[in-house]
Amino acid sequence: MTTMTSRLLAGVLVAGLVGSLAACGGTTKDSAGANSGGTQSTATADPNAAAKQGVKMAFLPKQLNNPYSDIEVSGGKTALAELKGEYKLVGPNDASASSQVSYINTLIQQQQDVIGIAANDSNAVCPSLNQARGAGVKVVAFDSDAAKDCRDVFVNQASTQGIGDKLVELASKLAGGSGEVAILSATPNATNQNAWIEVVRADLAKPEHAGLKLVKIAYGNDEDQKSFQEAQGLLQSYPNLKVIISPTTVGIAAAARYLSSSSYKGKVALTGLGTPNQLREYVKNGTVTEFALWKPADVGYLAAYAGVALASGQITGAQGQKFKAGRLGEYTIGANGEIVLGPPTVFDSANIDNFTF
Ligand code: RAM
Repeated sequence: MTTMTSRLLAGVLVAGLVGSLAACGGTTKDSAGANSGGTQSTATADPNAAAKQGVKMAFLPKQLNNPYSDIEVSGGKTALAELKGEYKLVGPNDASASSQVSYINTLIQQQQDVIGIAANDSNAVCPSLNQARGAGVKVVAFDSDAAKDCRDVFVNQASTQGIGDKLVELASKLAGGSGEVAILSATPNATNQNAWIEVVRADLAKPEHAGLKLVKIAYGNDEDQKSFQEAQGLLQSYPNLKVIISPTTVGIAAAARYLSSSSYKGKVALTGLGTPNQLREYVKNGTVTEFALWKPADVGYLAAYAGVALASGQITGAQGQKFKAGRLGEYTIGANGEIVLGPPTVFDSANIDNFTF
């Protein structure tokens, strides 16, 4: 869908039509992110406006049964308590493309002030999100972006380039600079994983990584069982595999569990993005050496502060605007409404016990 078409659709479709259209529309990897340019509010920001109390912000993560999402939204809850706002959590049990649409429509009816969304598909949620924005609801994408013209800001956990670079750096080190690499991702439409994978591909195409060959991208859909089976499939199909990169906390935990009790343990390396609590056991038993992440609670915390700043008129989402985010300090909005939390942290046997999330 082109930018123009999606804007037109957002402008004219009635609610019922929005729901049915969005429900049938998954976005493929290639069309994800096709909307560029962004529609930012023309309202003027007043950085000195008082933070409103009683702001109603609903969090809609990719899925509810993911420990990572639970930690993320807990940070949002903390921030809204500090800001004297009202926290709400809703969401699907699976991370499929259209799973979030009906929740957005309900949140509009409930007259939430802000929706915080980790989009399962950058475009499938757009008609509903733009309907929300038309009704005065501010939209903060966090963790996994929606297309730029259907949200006000995007709270990114670290820079996309930085995360992709880190994944390749870790994989290259573990492979000793050469060999076959496979990726075990989340869903095929996930905006965040696809953006990171693009960076991984670009990095692997550079001369310094000529020895590393990406042989397969598998999708575990952020479901534990499917991820476990996909990990098993990769190891059986690629006997020369050196490293699996799993840029999802669900995927890396399932792959670590499989690897740990298989004959591949110690022969095939595993790295990616995981929570220290889920991977501690596998770092201690030698299945995983190094992996990365950020503090998921801080993603939700920053998203809530951005949401209240939007609802209070302190920011509109334009580049260069600044706002205060409680214990995290001041943030400046970057290009395309992006707010970057900070650099990722690398965990290994030496530091993992310092982290309890
Ligand atoms: C999973 C989800 C989430 C991602 C993390 C790293 O929990 O896919 O969106 O940010 O992994």
